[in-house]
Amino acid sequence: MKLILAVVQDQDSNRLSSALIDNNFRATKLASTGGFLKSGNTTFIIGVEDIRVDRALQVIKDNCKSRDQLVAPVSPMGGNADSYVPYPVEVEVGGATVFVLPVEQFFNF
Ligand code: 2BA
Repeated sequence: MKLILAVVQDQDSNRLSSALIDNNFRATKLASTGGFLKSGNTTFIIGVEDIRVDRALQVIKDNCKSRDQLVAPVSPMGGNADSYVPYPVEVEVGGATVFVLPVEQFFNF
């Protein structure tokens, strides 16, 4: 068994939830916050039998789009002004950031 951790954009999370259910995957959604943008995203925890991992990854891929997002400049306020960028910077976020971990044991008591 594997544990898939998928960090996705909030805009994709409902569509991905529905697609996982349609494909008979069980998942838990956690509200999360990106360390860099400090804005909300959604982390899915999906426990999957080894032979269904590729299908789960395909469902995630098919339902998560990458988007450009503007990062507002943060005032240096007493910090080092050398690295201060006075205009918004565009970064490309997601599709999905996915980790696949081995599961040692699984219980459903
Ligand atoms: P954030 O940390 O808010 O990052 C949002 C996007 O900002 C990233 O998109 C990337 O394009 C950019 N970015 C992140 N750190 C950067 C940096 N130090 N310099 C320049 N640009 C940077 P994604 O790579 O698609 O990541 C989307 C979200 O996935 C991240 O949100 C974070 O919540 C999660 N994530 C990404 N890589 C991760 C990792 N190695 N471990 C844990 N979570 C991760």
